[in-house]
Amino acid sequence: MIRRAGLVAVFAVLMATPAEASTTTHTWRVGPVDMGAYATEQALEDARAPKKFGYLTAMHARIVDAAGRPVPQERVMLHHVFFVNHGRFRGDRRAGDCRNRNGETFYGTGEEDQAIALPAGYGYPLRRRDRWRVGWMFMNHRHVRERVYLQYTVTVTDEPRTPVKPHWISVSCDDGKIYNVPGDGGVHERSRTWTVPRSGRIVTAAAHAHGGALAVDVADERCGGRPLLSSDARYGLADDPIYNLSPVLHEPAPRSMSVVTSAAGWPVSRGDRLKVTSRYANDSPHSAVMGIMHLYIAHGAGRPEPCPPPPADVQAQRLAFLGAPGREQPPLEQPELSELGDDGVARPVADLTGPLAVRAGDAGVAVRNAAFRPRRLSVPSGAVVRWRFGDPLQHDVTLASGPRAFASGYRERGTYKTRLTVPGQYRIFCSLHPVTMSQTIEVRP
Ligand SMILES: [Cu+2]
Repeated sequence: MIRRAGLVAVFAVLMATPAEASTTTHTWRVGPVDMGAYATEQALEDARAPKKFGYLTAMHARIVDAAGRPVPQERVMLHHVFFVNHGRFRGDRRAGDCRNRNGETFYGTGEEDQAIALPAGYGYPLRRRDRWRVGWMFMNHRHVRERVYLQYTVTVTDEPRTPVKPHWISVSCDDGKIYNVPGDGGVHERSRTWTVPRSGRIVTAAAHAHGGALAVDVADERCGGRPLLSSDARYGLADDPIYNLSPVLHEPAPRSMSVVTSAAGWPVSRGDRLKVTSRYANDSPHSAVMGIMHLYIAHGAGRPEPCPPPPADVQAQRLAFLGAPGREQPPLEQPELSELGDDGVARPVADLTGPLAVRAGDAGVAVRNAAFRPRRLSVPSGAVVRWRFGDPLQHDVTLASGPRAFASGYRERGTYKTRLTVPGQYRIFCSLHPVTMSQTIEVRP
């Protein structure tokens, strides 16, 4: 009898909603990843997906230990993570940042630690047979070995939602989407104009940027370049442990980049030109930076008028972070060259030791056996220095500190060259092997 009464109640619920609606938050892990002393590790691998029809409404990823406790950045730093949906078959999900490709990046973050929570009523559509891949890069800041995991949480609902499509827009389409902020004063801006492929409304935006970033914003070229939205950087306070590491192997990125949302949305029409600009403090050089805007667009009607007013329900969100609300200006934290002691501990050094190779003009450097040769080089101002890569593992050439920024991007083969026109002492390292691969170049006036 009770069962029968229950059936009536269930039937009433079924009438009210098309199916038994459910919302589930999954917590999954990638790993373990064993991090050697001062090691950088990266991978692009398959990742567990919800395997059901529905909508993703929220997502977050972070580094944790075996017990599930968050690992602080001063131990192991999440340099970046991104999740790509390859869909049910090749070509099912296609997206393009600098060029179109198979797979659709739908969530990403890094040191700026962002969680995406789409506004109520929206969701990223999922299919049961979607295949996910995850790309990640971690860096161990210390001589202590660490065993860590990437833990990600995904909230999925099978309630009806207005679907959103994620678009990743990098201001740089160069190798690895990196570029350099030279360090010649003021605020450095780099922009790329992106053409909206399909009408709708932007409902969520967030940016990925590196150390020195101030903001990544979007302006509306159709309406005189007026600003639409901005993801703003916040840095920790002076006592933040991330600014008290020795040696500094990596310029600390913002503790937070804001995630902006609006349920009403910013209407955009197909063919509109949006100018994405990445802004960095330019008082000191920042090598190999990024400026990537993540836009989530709900497709539908475009602009109701040429220049509609901004939505009234805009919210800027941040996860809690150490030192919150933090500061807007980046601290001056330049990477240092270091040398490994017999005890396995790296200590900062102002200069390298060994013979100095003095050249009268252009110079070549071999990147082989995980070393730069010559290690100490002197060239006249205006000389072109060319690095030749030839190792079975990836390296890069990155300015740690010096008069002007430059960086090669990761590579195993090929060459990278730059003309050094500003005299001074250039401290250079491989950002993947910062304590073992360093070089100095003196540029004579
Ligand atoms: Cu290297």
